[in-house]
Amino acid sequence: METEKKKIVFSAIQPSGTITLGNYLGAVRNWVNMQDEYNCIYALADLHTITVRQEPAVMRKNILDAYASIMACGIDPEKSLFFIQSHVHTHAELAWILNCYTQFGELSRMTQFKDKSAKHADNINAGLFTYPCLMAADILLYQADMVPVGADQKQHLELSRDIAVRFNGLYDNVFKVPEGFIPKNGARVMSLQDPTRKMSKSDENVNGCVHLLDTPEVIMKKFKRAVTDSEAVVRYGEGKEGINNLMSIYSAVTGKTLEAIEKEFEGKGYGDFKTTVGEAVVEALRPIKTRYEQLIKDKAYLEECYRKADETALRFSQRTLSKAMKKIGFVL
Ligand code: AQP
Repeated sequence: METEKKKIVFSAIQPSGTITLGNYLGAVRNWVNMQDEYNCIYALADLHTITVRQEPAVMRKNILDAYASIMACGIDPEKSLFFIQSHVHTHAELAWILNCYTQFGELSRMTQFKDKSAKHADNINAGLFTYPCLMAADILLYQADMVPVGADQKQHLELSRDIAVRFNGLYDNVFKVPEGFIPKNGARVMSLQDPTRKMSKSDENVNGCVHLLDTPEVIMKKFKRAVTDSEAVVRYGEGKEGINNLMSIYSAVTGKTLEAIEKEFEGKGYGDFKTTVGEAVVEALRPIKTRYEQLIKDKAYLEECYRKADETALRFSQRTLSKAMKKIGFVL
């Protein structure tokens, strides 16, 4: 992998469940597209998942499944680093340091913290609150120029930038201040059952969320049950969140514009539209599912890929951590 000339891209995903169509269209698809032009560093952010209580056996399975699913989307270990966050100890170390350079007030304003604490009212732990510091550490350790994320992560990314600027102001230029990269298409895929909420891995309504590994039958069933409205006209507009979401998904998957989609479905009912969107998604996900099924059988190959990436990530990130620690005054 060339480390000098190309710009550095960093992004991560939590193995907190089966990867969704939202994760794919909002993030992973761009990760794949950026591999030739940039020096790409991607992580499976397993440390982040324990902000919500996990069942150990399920967590172990989710980590390997997510690793294989993301490789199946087209992450090439010859081109990109794709490592497991908890295997690279610098992340937890820099996160602690950044905790001490982040204000309580800043973290209190994070909408994801407010949403998740409402959802998990019985476990509002400190990790849930300081999650953005770990995310900032993930990014800043690799001197990333660019961070491809879905629109939901914009606020966390802004905070990472603020932390970097603050730290650099105190100690010279330790961290590169990264730019976000939010896709035009697919940046915010909404739940099929409640299109005012984003599609999430951990959605308790299984029909709201399309998983990359769902069978074609299940995907079709979910699209056929998708919530729409009573107007029965396929057009993008206010008060039509369900149809807007389906149009955005169809557009992201086929590359068609919203105007072209409105034309295509002129005079047709929602039933035809939902079936066409479902079929387009099935076709887009089919090769991913096939590749996943090959990869998940070959645990030795998966392990070889992540061990190699873990080592490189550690070497790379240690340089930034040591620099930050020296500047602060630690004796190394
Ligand atoms: N619905 C979405 N639409 C577009 N992009 C999305 N992303 C997540 N949901 C959508 C993007 O996927 C990347 C990885 O997300 P993550 O796993 O780190 O965290 P998340 O945003 O909390 O994802 P989930 O699916 O909602 O997980 P749970 O249910 O565990 O909280 C990010 O770039 C994100 O923007």
